[in-house]
Amino acid sequence: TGESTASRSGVAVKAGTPEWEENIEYFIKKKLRVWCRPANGKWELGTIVSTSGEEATVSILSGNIFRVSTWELLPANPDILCGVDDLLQLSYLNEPSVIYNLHYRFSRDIIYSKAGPLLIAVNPFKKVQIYEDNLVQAYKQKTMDNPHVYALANTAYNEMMRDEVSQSIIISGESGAGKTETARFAMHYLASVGGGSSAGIESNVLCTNSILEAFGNAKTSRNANSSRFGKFTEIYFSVSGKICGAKVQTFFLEKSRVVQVTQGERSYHIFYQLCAGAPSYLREKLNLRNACEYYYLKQSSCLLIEGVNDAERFRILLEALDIVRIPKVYQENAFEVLAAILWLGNISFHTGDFENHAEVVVDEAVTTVARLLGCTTEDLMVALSTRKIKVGKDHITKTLTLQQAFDVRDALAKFLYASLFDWVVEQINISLEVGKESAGRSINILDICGFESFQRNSFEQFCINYANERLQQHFHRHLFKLEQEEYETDGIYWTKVDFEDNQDCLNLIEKRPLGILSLGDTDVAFTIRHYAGEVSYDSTSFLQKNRDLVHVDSIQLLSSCSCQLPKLFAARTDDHSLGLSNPNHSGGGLDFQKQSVAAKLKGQLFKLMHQLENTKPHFIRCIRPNEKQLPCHFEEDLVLQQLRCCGIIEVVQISRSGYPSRMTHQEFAERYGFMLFDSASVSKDPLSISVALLHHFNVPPETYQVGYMKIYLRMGQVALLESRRKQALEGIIAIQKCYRSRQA
Ligand code: AOV
Ligand code: MG
Repeated sequence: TGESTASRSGVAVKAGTPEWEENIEYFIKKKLRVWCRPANGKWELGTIVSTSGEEATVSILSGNIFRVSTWELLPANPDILCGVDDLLQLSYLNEPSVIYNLHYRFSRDIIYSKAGPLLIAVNPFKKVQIYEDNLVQAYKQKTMDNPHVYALANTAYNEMMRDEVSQSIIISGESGAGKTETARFAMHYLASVGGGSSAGIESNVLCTNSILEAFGNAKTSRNANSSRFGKFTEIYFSVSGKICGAKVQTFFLEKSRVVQVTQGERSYHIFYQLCAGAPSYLREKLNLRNACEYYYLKQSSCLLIEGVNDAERFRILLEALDIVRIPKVYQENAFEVLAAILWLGNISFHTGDFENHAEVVVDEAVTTVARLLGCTTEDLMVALSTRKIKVGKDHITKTLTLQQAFDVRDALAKFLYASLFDWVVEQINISLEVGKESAGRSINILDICGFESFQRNSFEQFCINYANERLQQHFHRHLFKLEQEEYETDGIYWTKVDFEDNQDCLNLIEKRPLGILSLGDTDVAFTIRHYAGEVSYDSTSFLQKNRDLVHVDSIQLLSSCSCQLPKLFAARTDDHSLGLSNPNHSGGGLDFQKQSVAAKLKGQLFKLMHQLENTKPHFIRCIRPNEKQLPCHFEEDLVLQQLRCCGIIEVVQISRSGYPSRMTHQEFAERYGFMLFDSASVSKDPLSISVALLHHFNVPPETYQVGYMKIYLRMGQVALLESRRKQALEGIIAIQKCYRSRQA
């Protein structure tokens, strides 16, 4: 078989194999369909008319004739394999066949497919009628088992109950591909099958989604509801299989978005929801304005999301906060912090008497922030415009430059938001606390930010892509393991296949983070060859973002505040404070320095991988069919690029080097058994019929393996058997015709 295979960078490197060369003659003789790529670069179905040397003349379906190199021809699958549920059922696992299959299904609203153990979900960008409650029941009772996130969640649930092992549903894919929606459907299914506990905790679990999305999602150019944090939800079950608690862990919230928003994007949903939906008493209390009056929100000239009513969303959020029993007082504390952040962004500075010495402009913004945090306006102004420095034994106060003052203001806003986010997660976890009846078993759902590659990539993309790199390694290792396990349990011989590991890339990032990070701030750009493609990073402010400094004077200010949350946030920093009690400690500066962002992320990812290792994984790859987020648009090149990037092509390759076609003996015997005109075989068991069939048709022994349960076939064998079957059927029809005409 021939197949163009993808290199890491996605460039096709191989176009044919000797086996395929031999088969070309067969394809010509039998007028079997092939894929060819005429000048427009799009794959077309056609038949080979003739070949001469390395050139072939191909007639495509439209009737046009093209001359192409035989190396560029790929075998197409027989009709019976059109739109199969599992790509592994395809006899020819080349790129155009895979794309054709997914496209065929997508245009019939079948958005889920399988690639062996992997579930592929192509985002429909429209409502599809495949999530109704009766379908939950159908998958639960197994009256339906075609590829679906419900089917996958059901498998996870059943395996957890049967094997008493925790399971993980690991969802990946690019930004906007549908990970969060898929995670929501998986949770919905689990809440349905594991619901009905006395505490009714399943509705709390579902509510966490809307709360976390309000605080952690934002409109980006790729996705109007983009998750700007990673989320790992553990759902715990009792011995009887009822949900008895849950726990949420979050990773790398994108803080910079709070103070800096790209044109056309938005900050976190919660800000707009609060501005649009707060009841009048709250508006008064927080001195709240419309979103368009806050610098942090209006800077990107994008305040609304089409089709989204922020005020309505705020009402839903309040309901969710009530359901998870976050007390009203706490809710209002949180809104105070949000309003303080918005007003912080409106604080401005001017240069005072001395050149380039920042002074806070005394206006409504600064007085409101002071009131919302619970400090005096004077203390706030001092904290924002000066810093204390220790010279010898004395502390002196130094005025900040304008730029420094703005940086201090923004750092404070980011610190407040990130602390608030962590606090919200904590409150959720308190309310979901795992009950006593827990059997220590869980189904975990992982939904992290998808791999990102923009025009300009900064530290945020570096972190996101690093996390995806780690996850990709986990994915690879497990798929190989699973594949090997299936062969072993079914008792067949299999040589291990090599695969391209991404360990080098991980080493580069993990073992020498300083190597990479120290490039920062010198205005060098660097490129990393990720598993999903090359990404060039602009290292400007890498170091600064990695250090993630908060001015120590800001922390001291917060700790002196009378309001609950600011005080609490400041107190938390004590745990790993370097600078608070001894301002000189952090390298002579007065910045409060935590563990660097990259180091923290690395620690979190190691912990996460460890957690995943101890569970049985179920992988879902989400695919974005078009850039414009439109329904019914399937851009083949874009999909192909994602299949390559997220390793589906590699999964396919793994299978290709193994035995991609597998059928139970029963299925095999039912489909081909009639071709054994040997009545003695009819009484035999399916396994014996399988073996008899293989002998009867002289299927070369190196192209199949007979397992206890299934028969495993190499690439292309099903197609050969199918053509024999077709001949046999034609023969039968001819005999019948002949018989009828004689009778007539
Ligand atoms: P993401 O989680 O993968 O992106 P989402 O799950 O937010 O992507 O999906 C993006 C949008 O696609 C959603 O808001 C829906 O409009 C639509 N969508 C996704 N899946 C479905 C589905 N199964 N049925 C109908 N519509 C769907 V990111 O979080 O940006 O990496 O950071
Ligand atoms: Mg998401």
